[in-house]
Amino acid sequence: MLVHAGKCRLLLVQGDITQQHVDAIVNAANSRLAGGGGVDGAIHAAGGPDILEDTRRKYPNGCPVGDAVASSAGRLSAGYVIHTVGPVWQGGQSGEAEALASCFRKSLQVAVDLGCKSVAFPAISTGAYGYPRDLAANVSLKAVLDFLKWHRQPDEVRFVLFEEGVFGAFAHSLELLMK
Ligand code: AR6
Repeated sequence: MLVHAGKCRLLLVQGDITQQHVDAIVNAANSRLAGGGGVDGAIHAAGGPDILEDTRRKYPNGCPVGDAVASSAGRLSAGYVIHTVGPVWQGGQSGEAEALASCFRKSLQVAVDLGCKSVAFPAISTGAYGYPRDLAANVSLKAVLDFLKWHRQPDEVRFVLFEEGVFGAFAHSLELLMK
């Protein structure tokens, strides 16, 4: 699914983010930047040990929830991995939506500052962190569309959604937002 936001493109695809040919891949990390399961595990497995070495050296204190930092991408074809830390779902009254939106804004700002023209995101917080997929889709897509509207870059943002159900939730949410 493809929509335009000014001169920028927003794409939804179903697949594995490690296989994407983009300038930056965003990782749904934990605040220790310690690696883990889910998309984090897949990115470290495909990119190799350089990624963890780089984050340990540059960010020994990790990364707070809602923030984003960049590292090398190791063996991945991307130029950078941008690590962002989503909120753990606690029922929705603990600032989860603001923290999730911040992940997208901060990651996109880091990408633009590094000169990236294409960026791929996973569905941050929708796995181990338990954010309901429909709510996450709405917050995530809105945050990206707002950023593109105001900053007019990067040229392309791609959501790479691993599970069919998550892809469906994002597609439905994007349809509603574009009405
Ligand atoms: N490509 C794209 N998306 C993927 C892939 C992949 N290869 N693999 C899984 N997903 P999660 P979180 C989807 O749990 O909820 C880690 O252990 C998955 O289907 O990876 O932010 C970290 O170290 C889901 O929709 O991230 C943290 O401790 C989405 O990615 C914690 O999990 C996010 O699921 C972060 O939890």
